[in-house]
Amino acid sequence: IALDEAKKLAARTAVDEWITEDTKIVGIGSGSTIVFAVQRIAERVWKEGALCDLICVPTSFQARQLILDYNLNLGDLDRNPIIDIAIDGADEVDSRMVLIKGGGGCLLQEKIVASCAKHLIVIADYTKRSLRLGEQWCKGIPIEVTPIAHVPIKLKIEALFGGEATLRMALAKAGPIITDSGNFLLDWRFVAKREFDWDEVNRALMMIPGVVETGLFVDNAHKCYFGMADGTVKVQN
Ligand code: DER
Repeated sequence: IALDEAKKLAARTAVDEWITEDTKIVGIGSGSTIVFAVQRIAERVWKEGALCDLICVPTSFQARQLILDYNLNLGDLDRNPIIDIAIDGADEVDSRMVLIKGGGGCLLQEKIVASCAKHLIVIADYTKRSLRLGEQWCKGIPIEVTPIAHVPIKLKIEALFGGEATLRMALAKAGPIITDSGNFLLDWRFVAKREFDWDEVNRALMMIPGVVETGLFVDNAHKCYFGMADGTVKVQN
């Protein structure tokens, strides 16, 4: 099946399994796969008259726009700091459920919302599965940084862990990408010459002054739904 069909399959399966009449607050992730999840939620709200009280907390400007476009109830962390289920995509999921996120540049609010949720449910197409982190996603691990510190942080990451951390440049704007929170993004392409302890790496990265957040989701995902090429759904937990 086409990639979009695989994304849709994963999204609809996860929504139907995890968004029930008891679900009050859902975190809405960012990217392309989540669009199918929001479409399924909207279908159940508007066609089936279900989930009328569901409140959707966004993880980016994009997610907020999506919630508004489908006329769903928009929430925020001020009013809804405790989230039942967060649903989000990922760039890669390894065999231990470590995620790389941030391909869409929204990792900061995504990780915050995921941290406020009882469970993070990941939806992805089959191209996101890997045995060892970095096998599929070759664009590096996104790291959100305070703009003034992007060069010293780059140098420190490369000194600590090797590889290369590059500033993510905008395409339709001169200069670097600016995130929804006004920060820069470094994409750290590591050399998987040795098995990294990703929890250790994540903690060390977070200790570098100026690092705001990393796209390493080490112990966040509760369950992952992969839409497979043969039209089945593979669940990993
Ligand atoms: O940027 C992100 O973390 C997004 O969730 C992204 O990784 C998933 O994007 P996709 O659903 O378009 O593949």
